[in-house]
Amino acid sequence: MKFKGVIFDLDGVICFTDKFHYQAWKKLADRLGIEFDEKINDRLRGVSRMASLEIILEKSARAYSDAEKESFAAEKNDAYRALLENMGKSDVSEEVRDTLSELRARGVLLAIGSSSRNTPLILEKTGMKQYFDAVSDGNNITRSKPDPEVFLKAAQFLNLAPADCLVVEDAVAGIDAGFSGGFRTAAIGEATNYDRPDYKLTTFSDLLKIVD
Ligand code: B16
Ligand code: MG
Repeated sequence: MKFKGVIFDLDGVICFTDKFHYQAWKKLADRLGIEFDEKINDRLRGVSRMASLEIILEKSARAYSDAEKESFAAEKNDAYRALLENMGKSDVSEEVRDTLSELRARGVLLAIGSSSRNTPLILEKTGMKQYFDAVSDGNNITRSKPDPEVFLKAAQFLNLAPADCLVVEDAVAGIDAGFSGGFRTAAIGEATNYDRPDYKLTTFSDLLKIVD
């Protein structure tokens, strides 16, 4: 078996919450009078909440204190969590569920490796917790992607070496994180335009050809 474990990024791989991130950041940016569009939002993929805020504030005419930044991040998160409340099982495709079930049936261990501190809420809302043997997320790391910490923790939770695991990512920062942690990587979505991943997925179920 080429891989004993597969570690999945959450947003942009298992489900799509980028539209909610966008709406919540947009609300904050509009209130502060800061320019923010979909192009800037693309730069926030896989990036932590505070690092995302710093990117948004690049367009701000004035500087803010750390306390103000903390309160902006909390304001955005409240708006984001309110949007997540509307998520349900239909926010994860049948293709994703079937592929995960098949990988489990083949004896492959599965984990989440997400920067998001809202991972537990998203997994609960979408009913996806049961598919994963371990969850490593923004709540158990101190360094965000492209640092490999979130994936190294996931491999540790699975009791597997990085060399035995495949990391599946939609963000360039996530592919870099996988690479520097000693994992092989598979890109989906945006990250397929990057030259570093070992594999590129046209569709999620392509994983079944890689992890055999
Ligand atoms: P939160 P991933 C990432 O999730 C998102 O892609 C990124 O846009 C977000 O800023 C980050 O989580 C932190 O999220 O504010 O919920 O802690 O792609 O690593 O699953
Ligand atoms: Mg992602």
